[in-house]
Amino acid sequence: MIARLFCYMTAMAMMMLALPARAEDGYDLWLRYAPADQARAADISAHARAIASRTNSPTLRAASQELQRAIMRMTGTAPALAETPTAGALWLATPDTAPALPVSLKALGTEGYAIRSIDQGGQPVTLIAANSDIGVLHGVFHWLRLAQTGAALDRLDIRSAPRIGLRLLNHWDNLNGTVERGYAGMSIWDWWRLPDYKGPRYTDYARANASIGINGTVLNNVNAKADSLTAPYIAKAAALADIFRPYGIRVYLSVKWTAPMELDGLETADPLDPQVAAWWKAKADDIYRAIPDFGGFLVKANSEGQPGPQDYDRTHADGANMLAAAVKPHGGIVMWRAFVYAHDNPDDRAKQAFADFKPLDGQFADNVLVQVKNGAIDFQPREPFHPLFGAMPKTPLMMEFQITKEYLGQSTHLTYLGPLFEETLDADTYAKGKGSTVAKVVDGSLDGHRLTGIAGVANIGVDRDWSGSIFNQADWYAFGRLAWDPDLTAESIAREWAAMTFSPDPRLVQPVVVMMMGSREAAVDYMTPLGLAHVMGTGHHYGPAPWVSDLARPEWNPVYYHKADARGIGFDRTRSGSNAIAQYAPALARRLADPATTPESELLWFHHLPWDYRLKSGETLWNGLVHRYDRGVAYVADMQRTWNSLRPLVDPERFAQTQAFLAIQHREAQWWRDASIAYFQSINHLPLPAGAAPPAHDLDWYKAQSFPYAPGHN
Ligand code: GCV
Repeated sequence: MIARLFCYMTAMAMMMLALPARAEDGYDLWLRYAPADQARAADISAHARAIASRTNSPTLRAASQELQRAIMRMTGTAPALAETPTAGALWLATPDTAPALPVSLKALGTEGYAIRSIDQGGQPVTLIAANSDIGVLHGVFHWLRLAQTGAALDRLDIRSAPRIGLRLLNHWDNLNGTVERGYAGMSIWDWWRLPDYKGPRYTDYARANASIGINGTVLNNVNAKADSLTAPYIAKAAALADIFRPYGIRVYLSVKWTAPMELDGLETADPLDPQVAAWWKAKADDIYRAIPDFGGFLVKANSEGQPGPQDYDRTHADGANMLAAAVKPHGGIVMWRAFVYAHDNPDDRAKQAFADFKPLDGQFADNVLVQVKNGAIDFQPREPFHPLFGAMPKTPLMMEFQITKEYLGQSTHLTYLGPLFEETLDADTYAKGKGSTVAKVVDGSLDGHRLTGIAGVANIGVDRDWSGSIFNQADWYAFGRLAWDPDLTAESIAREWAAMTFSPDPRLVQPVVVMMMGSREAAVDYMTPLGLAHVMGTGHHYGPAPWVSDLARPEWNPVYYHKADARGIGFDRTRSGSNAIAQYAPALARRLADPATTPESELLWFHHLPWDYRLKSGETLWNGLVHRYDRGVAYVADMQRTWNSLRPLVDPERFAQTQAFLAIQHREAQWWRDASIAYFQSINHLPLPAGAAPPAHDLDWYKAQSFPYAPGHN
């Protein structure tokens, strides 16, 4: 009996060693600092026996606390705290605390850092040095990334500085706690109880963002309420700013154009009216009194019903410059969105932002950035890059990506966005010849801009796992890493994310990275293959609805985008159609003019082609479409198989969540495929290619599906 009990206890102990000690709900994100195996723990300890730091500024205190927490969790041993570097110490230093640093800090700016293994008076030391405390904090997170991913910790000689100046999250969070296009629960901003109650989550939010280099956050929805500019709400924003400041994160606010009228009864919001300008100046002064390092304003104007300067026959530049003048004395900036299209403009929606903004190039004040979505329509699974990139050389253009997956499966689909971000940043605008990539426009190097920025619409909510699923965390992570360095690859980012989020065990990292890397293409395949776009359900954008044709504005209807008829499918954006291709640089436009030289992945975005058009594979367009739908569904089934094989290597909570979500994704991918095929077949009456299964239901069944309570829709 005793022997059996002993065996049982030994087996339990072995199991507990093999599994993570705590329940995993995803709250810790990629900052889990899971216990390392014995050899690795010894290695980490040897390089982190002590933390040496001379100052106790809030930022260096945060850096030191992060190291203590991490090293303790990974190794079980707390590092000593010292003022001067001793053997095996991590030495956190700036020129203020250590004037004769044995490393050059040139070109690292205020946020970059150097990490170097040095010999300090005969002692091995790891120096993490920067021009500022914030730079040191970023360096600390880099070192922790190395420690967590199993990288070598000796002979380090790393220098890193961000390529893009403003690296921001945009929260589409409403003052009532809902989140537009949010799929991770309510807003993490508890506006009601701020500024008195400041829960611990705000600090964890700042830690997570600082760990990937994000340095700003726009707290409220671009569909803004004027109330966010009232004194009580400024005080609430100030409370958050105080928490974020040590982490190098500034707060920004979205503003409603008519705020002067709504809040103080002005008769107009005309940007050239002196009273309006004075109102904004006074408002900016109020904000800066409460938040001395306030970042500035984000504006959605004359777009989707939002008011703006065009209501007063003024231009976007008139509006942006008036606001820019208000924040300029305080060092603030204005981010003016180029996401505009008008209900009374019959031209191709994809052309309208360019038509409005290109003529304004050179007219914006020097503290204005024009914020441009990655594509000309709206965050589709795939869009060609926005033609404004490369077309406004005199204006800093800020990239806007969507991290929340409004059109890519929302919370449950595993569709890693790293490849989407990478594809856009790497796209060649040809604005100044070959190699004029979107990344070079955004980082300012193509046109010599010093003011540069990139924004990601956040996928964060109060769900314990922050992002609605464990794998959605990777999109937040990838955004930050690419914002810091747009030359990183989506694959290397997936690799480090998987190692930190699950485990550095290659038996896990390798298959997880493979799953992630193909997952966005799979979503394109089962939703919008070959350049199709915007065929999602009305309003909530959940699920397929390519048949919708009865909405008030033409460009709200999926039929507007695919233009399928008995003869063919696709949007003709060549000279015989809307001629949107003329908005691209001539070298690129020439290629896009011909279907044969247009990338097949964008074929139907630019061309209306007959159903029997021959693809490069030799199959007809119709057969190729059907095969892509099938390929997308099959990829999800493959991910399910891979994930199931990883059960022994993943904790039960996160394994079960991902397994359940993959099952949802598979069901919905099949639904997308079947509904799309049923609809397009009702138009072209063509047989399915050999071997392709007919849709599970008839078209009416798919049309009858209704989702009045789908999340995220305001
Ligand atoms: C914040 C799309 C989304 C809207 C969003 C808008 C925008 O239209 O569906 O929810 O509004 O883009 O980016 O302003």
